[in-house]
Amino acid sequence: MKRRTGLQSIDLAGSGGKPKVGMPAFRARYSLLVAGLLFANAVVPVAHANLIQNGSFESPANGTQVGVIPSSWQSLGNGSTVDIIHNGFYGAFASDGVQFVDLISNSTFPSGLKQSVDLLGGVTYQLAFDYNGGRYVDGSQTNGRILEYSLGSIVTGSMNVDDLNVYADNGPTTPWQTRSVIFTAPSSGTYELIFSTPNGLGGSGSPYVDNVRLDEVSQVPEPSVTSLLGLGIATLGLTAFSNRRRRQRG
Ligand SMILES: [Ca+2]
Repeated sequence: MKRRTGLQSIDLAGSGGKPKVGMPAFRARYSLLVAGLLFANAVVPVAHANLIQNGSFESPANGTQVGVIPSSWQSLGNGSTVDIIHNGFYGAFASDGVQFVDLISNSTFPSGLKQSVDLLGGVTYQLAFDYNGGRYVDGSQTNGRILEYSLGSIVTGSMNVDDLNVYADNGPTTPWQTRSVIFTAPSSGTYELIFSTPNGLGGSGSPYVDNVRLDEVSQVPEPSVTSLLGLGIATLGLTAFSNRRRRQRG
């Protein structure tokens, strides 16, 4: 007699395939495997839309622009400005699109940009951006050129960019580097994302930033661990149930 359980409706053999009769425990175990895989898919982290406006500095799209503030960004309020660099300027190349930002334009420091973002307390986010540096026209390296970044007091960091070069005309270029930080907002509110540099020479450029992203990510247990653990427990339980039913029939 063919017995049915709630899990037997899953057709593991594909279209046209029929579950093998007489192997209920085998069938049920593999049904649980499919259920476990479905569960794993359901808890994969989901990235949401980028919370940063004009994070790729593609606007305004007027080619290389000196002494500007890109759309949706704000000045630091101390008179400093930045440059937008377009692909091809001294052989430069953007990380994303055709433009990136040079955090130094005039000689007012710190020099950089900021943008306000609204975060929800307890929610986990990923901040990521690409950065590079630049050599002088004679091919020599900068000395002590620092990129600083912060998001309120939640995220702070800095890096030296002297070894990097985005200008093909000035010497060997380096790939854009990526910095990524995952954090949980302590409370709901508006936070300022700031990219700045504490010193340098106006007009000589660097550090450079492109492709700024701030995405909400779901904070979930590791699927490969939880689903496999759950599968193991479920399989053990179902095997015991199957054996018990077999003994009762016998
Ligand atoms: Ca860009």
